[in-house]
Amino acid sequence: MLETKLQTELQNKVNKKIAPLFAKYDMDVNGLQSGMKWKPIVLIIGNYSSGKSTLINEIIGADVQRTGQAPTDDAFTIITNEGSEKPKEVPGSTLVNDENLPFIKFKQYGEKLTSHLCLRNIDSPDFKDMAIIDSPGMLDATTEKDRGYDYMEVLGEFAKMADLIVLMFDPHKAGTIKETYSAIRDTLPEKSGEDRIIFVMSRIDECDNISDLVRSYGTLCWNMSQMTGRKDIPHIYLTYAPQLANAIKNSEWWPQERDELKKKIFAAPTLRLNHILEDVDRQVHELQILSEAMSELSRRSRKLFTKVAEVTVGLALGLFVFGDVLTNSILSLPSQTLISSLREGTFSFGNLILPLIFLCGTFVLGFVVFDRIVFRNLIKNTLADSSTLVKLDNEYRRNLWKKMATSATELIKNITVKDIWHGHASNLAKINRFLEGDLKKFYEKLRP
Ligand SMILES: Nc1nc2c(ncn2[C@@H]2O[C@H](COP(=O)(O)OP(=O)(O)OP(=O)(O)O)[C@@H](O)[C@H]2O)c(=O)[nH]1
Ligand SMILES: [Mg+2]
Repeated sequence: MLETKLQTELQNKVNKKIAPLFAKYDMDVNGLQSGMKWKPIVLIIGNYSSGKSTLINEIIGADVQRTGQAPTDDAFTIITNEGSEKPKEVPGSTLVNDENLPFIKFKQYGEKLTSHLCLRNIDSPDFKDMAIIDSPGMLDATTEKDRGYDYMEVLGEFAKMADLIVLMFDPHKAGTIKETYSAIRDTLPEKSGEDRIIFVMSRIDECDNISDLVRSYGTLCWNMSQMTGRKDIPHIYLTYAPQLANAIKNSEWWPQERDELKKKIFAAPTLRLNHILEDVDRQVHELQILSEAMSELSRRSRKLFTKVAEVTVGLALGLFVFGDVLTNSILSLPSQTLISSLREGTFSFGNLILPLIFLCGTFVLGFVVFDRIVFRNLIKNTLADSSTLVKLDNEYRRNLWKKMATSATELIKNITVKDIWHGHASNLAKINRFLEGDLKKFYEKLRP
């Protein structure tokens, strides 16, 4: 399969060319690498009782997940086909320690999350090359706090990994979609995240009549335009589980987009490579802006260093030639200066000792002045407004910088004089070559 081949190729390129640079700029290389591991993922999220587990069971064709009217499920369940030789259930504590799986990052949320995480290994051949994640239904904000881990953050992490996010809600709770949406929105790539989310209003058969449905739909559209700030509302799939549907009067009036929704879910693997490319693209741009900032800081430092060095060399040479004349006139030391020894033809190595002390002393002093005063001042001024290090000429770059400014501050705080020759410019050139060359080629290969 072309996608799998390209995925491996991209993985190798990233590991070889970009991963070492991530480490140099103290960026998390695991985030970059784990995004490229494993199979395509569909994440199902939404309010409790919105019909998430019912939809999953319907897709699998078996009652794999428990369903029920009250909040039923408080776990993240990864459902996939790992082969019959693997166990039927893998607990969270095993998942977060398996290097071959992309779940290591969930370890940081502690035991409370790992005990609410598991992998369910099913027989279905449709799930050999994809996984679907059922999530605990969203409750109200106060109850969310009792989970013992940051639910929104965890949801955001799953959303980042997912190739397709299905956001479900039912007509009774159409007004609460905003929290769920904002939890995942920030974690998705700026440019394209929107295509990764699909909105589903489920259980519409429970509306008493069309005007009831239209009212719920209206509430939803209003909330959506509020949260996206856009007037064009994305497509909302209106669906219900046919086997559960209440007797629907005038059923020909009732929309039913269940099959289309299922098709979309099974098409998620085709989005996989695009998703990986976007993620790599986003993270390498983050790296690029950090490298740009450090490269500019190094350039400014080197410029100041050259100035200090010029003054130091001038002063050192002056003192080399005339320094002993000065001490001779004040302290009568040395008895014969370098110049007079040369003029009188009595030069010996002894005449060089003081001039050499002056020469070396001035160089040391010059370096100390640069290190302790000039360089430190530059760092202090830069920290006061680090945004001057990079060009922020469009909204995209401004947002990118906002995200990376804290990391940049950390790097700037820890920079030493030695680092200003550490090849930030060549790092930046490598990053630019990767973005302009390698990554562009991958995008071209994907274009139909
Ligand atoms: N009438 C009708 N009932 C539905 C439909 N979908 C789900 N239900 C019922 O609604 C209840 C909630 O469904 P679940 O699938 O458990 O919902 P969930 O989103 O997984 O809920 P949590 O796991 O608690 O977050 C169950 O009793 C289902 O039988 C539907 O389309 N129509
Ligand atoms: Mg459920």
